[in-house]
Amino acid sequence: MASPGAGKTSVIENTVRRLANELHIGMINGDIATSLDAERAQNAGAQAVQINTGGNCHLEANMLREALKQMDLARVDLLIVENVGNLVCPAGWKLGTHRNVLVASIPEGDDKPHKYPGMYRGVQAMIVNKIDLLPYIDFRMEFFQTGVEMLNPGLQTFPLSCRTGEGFDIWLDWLCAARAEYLTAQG
Ligand SMILES: Nc1nc2c(ncn2[C@@H]2O[C@H](COP(=O)(O)OP(=O)(O)OP(=O)(O)O)[C@@H](O)[C@H]2O)c(=O)[nH]1
Ligand SMILES: [Mg+2]
Ligand SMILES: [Zn+2]
Repeated sequence: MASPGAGKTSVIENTVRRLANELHIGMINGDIATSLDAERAQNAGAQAVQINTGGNCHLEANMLREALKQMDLARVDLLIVENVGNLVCPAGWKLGTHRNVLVASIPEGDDKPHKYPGMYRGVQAMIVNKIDLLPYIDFRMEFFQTGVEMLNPGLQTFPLSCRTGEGFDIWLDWLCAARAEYLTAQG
């Protein structure tokens, strides 16, 4: 989940490319219109299914159920769901995902956790994308982190840049560890 343009698809593309030798990744993408993001994920090597919500501003679990029918799940080791760009209602709809990740980004401003608390409360990890833009934007990291800490103390946070690749390895370590943890819990 993230606001429009924070870099959800960019994070997914880079994740798929970097894990290509280890995991078959599936991607379900929700957008109001177009299949642009599913095509980007496919070009990166993912098996991708697009959901067009036709105006709905968030995904719902029944939409995912239909999308899953179009996917060869025997060939999926990790499924990533990209929600509609929106910091409000995606937080209120449970999709059945095992981990929820928020992609925050530098250009959207340091006040977002203060203004969109629901989104920051309900996630297990947060990427702070576009750190390559820090020199150009007045982003008070401490003010941002204070808001996050109030809502979600100790939240796993991964500052990174899809543009330069900085910070990506630590995010991938967390992702692979979360997958292993889930599989172990399933026995
Ligand atoms: N400078 C910079 N630009 C980035 C970075 N990551 C993504 N972008 C750019 O940000 C724009 C939006 O990226 P997307 O990955 O399409 O964002 P999104 O969250 O999937 O957008 P929606 O699906 O439309 O909500 C694109 O022009 C990307 O090239 C980054 O780390 N640094
Ligand atoms: Mg996208
Ligand atoms: Zn909505």
